[in-house]
Amino acid sequence: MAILLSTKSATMAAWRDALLEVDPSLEVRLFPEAGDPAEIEAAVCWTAHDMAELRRYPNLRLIVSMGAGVDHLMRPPGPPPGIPVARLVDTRLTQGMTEWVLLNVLRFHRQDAEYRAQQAARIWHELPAPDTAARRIGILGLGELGGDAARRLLALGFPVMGWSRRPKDLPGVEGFHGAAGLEAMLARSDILVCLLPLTPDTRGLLDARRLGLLPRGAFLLNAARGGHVVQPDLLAALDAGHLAGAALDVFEPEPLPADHPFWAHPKVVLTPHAASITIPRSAAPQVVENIHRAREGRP
Ligand code: OXD
Repeated sequence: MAILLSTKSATMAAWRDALLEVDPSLEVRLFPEAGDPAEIEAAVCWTAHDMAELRRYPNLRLIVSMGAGVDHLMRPPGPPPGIPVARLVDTRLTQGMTEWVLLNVLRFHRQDAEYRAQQAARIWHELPAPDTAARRIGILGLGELGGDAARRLLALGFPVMGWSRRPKDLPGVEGFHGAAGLEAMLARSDILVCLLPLTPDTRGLLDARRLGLLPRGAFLLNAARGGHVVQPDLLAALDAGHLAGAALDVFEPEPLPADHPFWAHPKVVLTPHAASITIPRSAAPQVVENIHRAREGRP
């Protein structure tokens, strides 16, 4: 039986080497060279893979996402019925995301754009000192990624709030849940960080009305999925001066078209879906464990 990898070809080679390092007995094939479809027992894939194609493998028993998100696997027609889907929960992936969140929280909190503009104009001028204890941070999503970012922001001295689908108790984090909880948290978030999974319930969550609930002068960080934000509504909120800035790593569509206004917007800093990138050697042990679990019929 064989494992099928499907992503960009350079990345597939790194994944193959990493999986073989953990379990040299695996047979790894690189899409589209799948060989006999009956021999594929697991597919490890990333966003470009066509889910319909996975129905060609009659003995498939596991699908693995190469990232923390699985929304790409849920796009119609979705995974073949009854086949378990695993995502990555990886310390390096979490660390990368937390670094991106801290970078951008501190960028806004410490008035980096203003100081860079002053530097360009050779202006020696001290801006009012930022008050960490007064800068309230709201995190949408308190899972692996949101929970870690929350802990590190707390350690820096920020007041941290978190919103999750179900009530969650994280020491030091003021928790909110449900629709009413969302509105209450937005109204108090000077910096809002979106780290939610993209589901039918969270698509378009940050629309004009909800962005309007943020305090005037708030900042938005989105490293979850472009679909969480109604992009024209975000542009309008930035242009109207309601929001002071946005750090964006994810867009809809991706790549962001070259003529999109986000590219040159003075209040937007953007990265090309690179906030946290999976390192195959770090993730391989859990993927191999999941393959063994699937073979043994374990969860
Ligand atoms: C992920 C991502 O889901 O990189 O891990 O977007």
